Amino acid sequence: MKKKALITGVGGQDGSYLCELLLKKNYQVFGILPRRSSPELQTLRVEHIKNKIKLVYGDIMDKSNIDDVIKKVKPDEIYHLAAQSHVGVSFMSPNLTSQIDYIGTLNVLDSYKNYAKNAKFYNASSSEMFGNHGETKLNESSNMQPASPYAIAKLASFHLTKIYRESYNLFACSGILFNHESHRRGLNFVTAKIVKGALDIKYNKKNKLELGNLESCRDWGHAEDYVRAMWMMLQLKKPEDLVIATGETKTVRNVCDYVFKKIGLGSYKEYVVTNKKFLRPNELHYLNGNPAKAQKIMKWKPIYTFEKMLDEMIVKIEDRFFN
Ligand code: G4F
Repeated sequence: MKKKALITGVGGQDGSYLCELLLKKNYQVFGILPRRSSPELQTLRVEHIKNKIKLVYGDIMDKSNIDDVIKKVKPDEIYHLAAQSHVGVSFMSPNLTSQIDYIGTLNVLDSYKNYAKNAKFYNASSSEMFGNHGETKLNESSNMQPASPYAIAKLASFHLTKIYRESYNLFACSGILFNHESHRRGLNFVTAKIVKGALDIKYNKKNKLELGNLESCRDWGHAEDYVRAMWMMLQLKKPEDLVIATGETKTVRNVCDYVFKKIGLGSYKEYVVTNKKFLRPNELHYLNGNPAKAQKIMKWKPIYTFEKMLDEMIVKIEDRFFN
């Protein structure tokens, strides 16, 4: 019999790659979609596989609804990816972010405990939870000192997942994922914004690209590699919270430099201007992860390099918007 996987946040970047992976592995895939006014927008990233997965209407903010979905689907694996995932937005909407990212997780965890306790549960945690540590490589033992409303809500969810695991003997774990990108990334995240912005300039739609802090360092990987790690975590014999990262870090400036040159525009300095609007009230200056534990216990390794990831984003974003 096919294994059943239930994904919250199926319409997001990670949800779409995870669906593809699970279909290849012959799972029956169920995705939860909020019942909002434009379902076609929410399903854009899974449009190409819409007929192979089952989309169920639901909302992680509505506990009784999540109870019903979990009782009906009886999943073997639950991937909880739904979130307000933009750090900058979390400063503007801290309450909403806390509700979705913490209470939403509580709702899903609690339904899981009550109605599917033999399933395995993956919680999407984030390297944002670490906060500022200077130029250190971060691993599972590093201190968590969140610096944004997003990070504190994610940290609360991380601890809650651990509390449920230990209190109710559940297979529940959190992936502490560093930044992961692709052509399916929302255009309000910096890598996709830079690629689309540079292409707008190439095609004479715009002549400048406005960004915030160019000096922040991020450990950037490809979403396809990272969803593979999520699945691998649920195949382990016992639940582990693991750091998923490439181990390399680059500045936002490095991304600009690579993308503008690759597109044939020469120096990004001719086009990129900073606008205070895109600065955050509190910034994480340096994120670099050490994925040694994931490499050791699951033999996980990223396939994409930073350059290969950006090359693919350029080709596919150009294809989507300009061809
Ligand atoms: O692309 P970003 O918005 O990603 P950020 O804030 O690092 O968060 C992402 O990664 C986390 C994992 O570490 C996830 F948990 C989270 O959900 C999300 O996926 O910004 C990256 C960097 C920041 O330092 C930001 O200040 O780019 C800087 N930046 C500079 N100009 C900008 C811009 N970020 C955005 N979004 N837009 C700008 O114009």
